Amino acid sequence: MADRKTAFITGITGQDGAYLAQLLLEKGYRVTGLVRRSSTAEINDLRLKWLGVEKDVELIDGDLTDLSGLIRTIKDIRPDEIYNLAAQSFVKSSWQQPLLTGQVTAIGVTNILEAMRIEAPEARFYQASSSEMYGLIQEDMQSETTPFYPRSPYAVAKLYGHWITINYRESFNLHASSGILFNHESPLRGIEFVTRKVTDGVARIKLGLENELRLGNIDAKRDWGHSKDYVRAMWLMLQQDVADDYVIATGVTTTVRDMCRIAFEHVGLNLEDHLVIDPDLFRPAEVDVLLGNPAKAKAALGWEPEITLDQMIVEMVEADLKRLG
Ligand code: NDP
Ligand code: GDR
Repeated sequence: MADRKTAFITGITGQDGAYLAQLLLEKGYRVTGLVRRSSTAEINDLRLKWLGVEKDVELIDGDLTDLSGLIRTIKDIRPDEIYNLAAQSFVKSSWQQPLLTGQVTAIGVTNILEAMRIEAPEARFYQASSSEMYGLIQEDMQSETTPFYPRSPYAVAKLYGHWITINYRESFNLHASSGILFNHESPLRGIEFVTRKVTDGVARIKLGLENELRLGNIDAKRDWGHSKDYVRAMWLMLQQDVADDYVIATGVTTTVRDMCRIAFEHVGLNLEDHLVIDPDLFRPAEVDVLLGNPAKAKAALGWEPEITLDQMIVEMVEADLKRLG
């Protein structure tokens, strides 16, 4: 097909990368993605396999920290749309690996923007910015105009990525947009993140494989949506004539404790019978409350979330029960 668009996704092996690849394939795109070489390459595309799309995407070896490789890749595939989802994305690990987090999650953004500026300046670019950038700043609802106060090496790195995207848009007239996405989850979520840790833990307790679930700060509040809804917003941003920045959120915030209750109650168990608070799981600095205002995305993109937190947690618990059973 002569008019078939080509997309290039960094982070295609991650949660959002897999759902985005699926969405773009459904829309008729040629989908290409960057994968890091690994000694266990056979499990690299686990999430793409889970969605049944691994044979439909073209995977190219590379790393966000390797500028020359990115330049060659973009020259070869000539993408119409570039989605930069690759990152060291786990907040807690960013205190353990602050330099690596900076090299990938911050400088990596400049690498891919440079590669685009040199080889595909007409392409459209999406940067995966994060609500973690708000950190300490609590307004009624965080929006595109709320100031930032990052609270982790990860959030500091994301702030750099956010501003370099805006700077390249303003300096070089690139079509570069940044999505400030609040937490989003799914059965493909990495097991280290709290929702998936909880749904996996609940499934294990239900099946008699474990008896306790160890967590850190369960008073933290998050605005949780579903990855499938959120990758649709990424695509919509790149279909606009003018590049811009958008908050993507549900507008509802819930404590970790209440999110746990949904999972436990779904299988007829009592949270208090199994929960253990582990001080080692607390973070050096915490983000207490995230609550996003998606009004701009609704007005400009026509975007609204379709899947509720309850529906998503039930889907995740069921997927974990099936996987373990
Ligand atoms: P994941 O952790 O599931 O995926 C991260 C991806 O980045 C993986 O494909 C990983 O590859 C890849 N990656 C890591 N380091 C490198 C590197 N040096 N070079 C190339 N690829 C690399 O994240 P999500 O899918 O959840 O999130 C996608 C993006 O959105 C991330 O940038 C994240 O920070 C951001 N974000 C996520 C939110 C969420 O709630 N999920 C909210 C806001 C922003 P590998 O498989 O080899 O590890
Ligand atoms: P977050 O997600 O840090 O918000 O970053 P995570 O699920 O790791 O933590 C959410 C909240 O739960 C508290 N918590 C625990 N977290 C984990 N992982 N494990 C625990 O045992 C636990 N106990 C309590 C945390 O302290 C925190 O308050 C995610 C990532 O996807 C980022 O990449 C993304 O940018 C942001 O969401 C928006």
